[in-house]
Amino acid sequence: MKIGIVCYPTYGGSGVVATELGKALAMRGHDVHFISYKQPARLDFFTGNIFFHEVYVSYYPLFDFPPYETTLTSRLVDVVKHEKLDLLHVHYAIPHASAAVLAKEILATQGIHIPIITTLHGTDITLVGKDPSFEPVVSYSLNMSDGITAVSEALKKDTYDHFQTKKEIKVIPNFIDIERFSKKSKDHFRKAIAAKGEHLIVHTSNFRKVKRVEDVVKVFSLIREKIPSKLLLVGDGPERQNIEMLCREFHINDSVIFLGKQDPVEEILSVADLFLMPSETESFGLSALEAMACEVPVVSSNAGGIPELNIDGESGFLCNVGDVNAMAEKAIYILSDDAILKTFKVNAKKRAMVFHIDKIVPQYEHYYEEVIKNSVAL
Ligand code: GMT
Repeated sequence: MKIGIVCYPTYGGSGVVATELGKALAMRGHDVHFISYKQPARLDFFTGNIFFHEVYVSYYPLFDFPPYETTLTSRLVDVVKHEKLDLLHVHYAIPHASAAVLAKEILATQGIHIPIITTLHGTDITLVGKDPSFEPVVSYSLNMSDGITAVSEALKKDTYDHFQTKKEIKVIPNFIDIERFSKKSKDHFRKAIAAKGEHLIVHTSNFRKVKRVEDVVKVFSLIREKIPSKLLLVGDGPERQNIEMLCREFHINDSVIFLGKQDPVEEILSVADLFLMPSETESFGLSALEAMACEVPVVSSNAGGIPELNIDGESGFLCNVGDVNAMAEKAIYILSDDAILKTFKVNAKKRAMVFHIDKIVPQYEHYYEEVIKNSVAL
């Protein structure tokens, strides 16, 4: 199959899922064409059947806002036509779905039929998408897509609750390359940051409000009162400065290490004992899955699709959004006894195996075949 993948090229979850999916599809023999404004971060190797088409928005003094969507649409028309693609798979509705729909309509006038699948990742529905300034375009693009997938049952429900669409949505969860996340522990790294044998607690995110990183700090400060521990914060974003200030306010900066954006996140996770994800909303929680694949239990909020991943009392615990006392209590329970910690670690890994890349990627392949077979030319 010749598949076009449209995604954000950055470290965000949707870009990571799209890139890892494209790489896996290429490994399975498909030709994969990535179309984005920059080479996706995780597209870090060369192989004969992966192609990258850059979307370059030319500058013109009249443009206060460069018309990315128009340029993307033109690029899609060009790539579909000349590479003879069988399918366009767009990740994150805004603006990828509407650009694909317009490209499909333009190509139809030239007698070319291209089926489109839109994968919803989360904030494109739960935060940004339902904003009235986007909603009509998102609804239209969903209705004009030949197939829609969502990364959890919760996101599927949110989509039906907030958008005018009756189209069937197929749930295909996030997945994980278990081999990559099964690397041996970097013990020298652990010794360097936790010289006195402290427990290591990790949070990774893009430091946006929705991640509630302030709750991570509050939970950690309660844990630290009972258990010698250090907090590793991976990632960066708009909330970083506020979080640094909060750590100073709580007098815990000597126990909190800001690692910034890190690509080999598995090396950090491999030394961790616990992962915190107190998000306000989270359609799936890919970073928690990455932690679990490294045998790290998760204490999280019970928002959105997280309960479909993290099993309460088994791979970690689920608490209400903002309930930092409950989160700290659960974390202390897991960390206070080596045998309990070991059980949670084993369970976390076992749960992660459910989302093994080899189980999930074929679900996309089957869905592609079904959509191509059933899609009707405009
Ligand atoms: O908001 C983010 O965390 C980034 C966002 C994205 O689309 O890049 O992540 C979303 O998609 C991920 C991959 O499907 C999911 O695992 C994340 O849960 C989801 N984030 C939210 O819903 C907040």
